Amino acid sequence: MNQTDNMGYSVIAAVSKNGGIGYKGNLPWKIKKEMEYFNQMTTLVNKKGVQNAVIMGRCTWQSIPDKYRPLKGRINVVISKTLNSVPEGVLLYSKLEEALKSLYLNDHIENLWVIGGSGLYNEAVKDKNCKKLFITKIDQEYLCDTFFPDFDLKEFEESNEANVPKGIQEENGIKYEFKVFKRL
Ligand code: FOL
Repeated sequence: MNQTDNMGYSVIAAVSKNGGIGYKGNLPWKIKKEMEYFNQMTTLVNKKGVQNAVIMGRCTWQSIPDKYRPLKGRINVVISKTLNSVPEGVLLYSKLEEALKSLYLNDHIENLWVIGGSGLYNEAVKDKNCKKLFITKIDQEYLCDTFFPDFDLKEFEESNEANVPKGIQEENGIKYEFKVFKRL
C-alpha cells in the first residue's frame, strides 16, 4: 500500500477537433454554456461545509480573467516552480503529487479537479489515480498552440455520469458534446 493509493481525482478539459486546448495563453473559443458547465461541475459538492479543489498550472492560473480569479466557491491550487506569490487563500505547490498528497488529507475538500494545462493533463492521463476525464469535444478546428495529450483509449471506457448533459450541444453554430472517460 502506497501513500498515494487512495487519491482519486478527475480531469476536466474542452478540446477542439484538432486536439487543441489553448492559443497564446487563452482559450481558442468563447462558448458561454460550456464555461458554465466547467463552473458547475468543478463547484458541485454533496456535503455542506466542504468545497472542491481546482488544481492548475501557472499558465492556466494566469489565463483566468481577473474578475473570475481565484475561481469562486472552490479551493484554488497552483502548481509552479517559478511563481513566488499567489493571492491569500490560494495554495501554491511545486509538484502535482505534493499537492495531491496534502489535499487528500484535508477533510474540508470533497473532489479534486485538474483543470490544465497541457503539462498537468499529460501527467494526469498517465496516472492511475486520475480516475475520470471530463472532456468536452468541440466539433470544430481552431488555431491552437497547446494540445490535450494523447491517452490510451484501451485504459478507459466511456461512462454516463450524473449532471452531465447528454447529446450534441450547440451555441452560436458551434457544436460540442460532453464526454466522460472512466479509467478501467
Ligand atoms: N474544461 C472545460 N470543459 N471547459 C473549459 O473552458 C475549461 N477551461 C479550463 C480548464 N478546463 C476546462 C482552463 N481555463 C475560467 C477561464 C479559463 C479557464 C477555466 C476557467 C473561468 O473564468 N471560469 C469561471 C467562469 C464563470 C462563468 O463564465 O460561468 C468560473 O467561475 O469557473
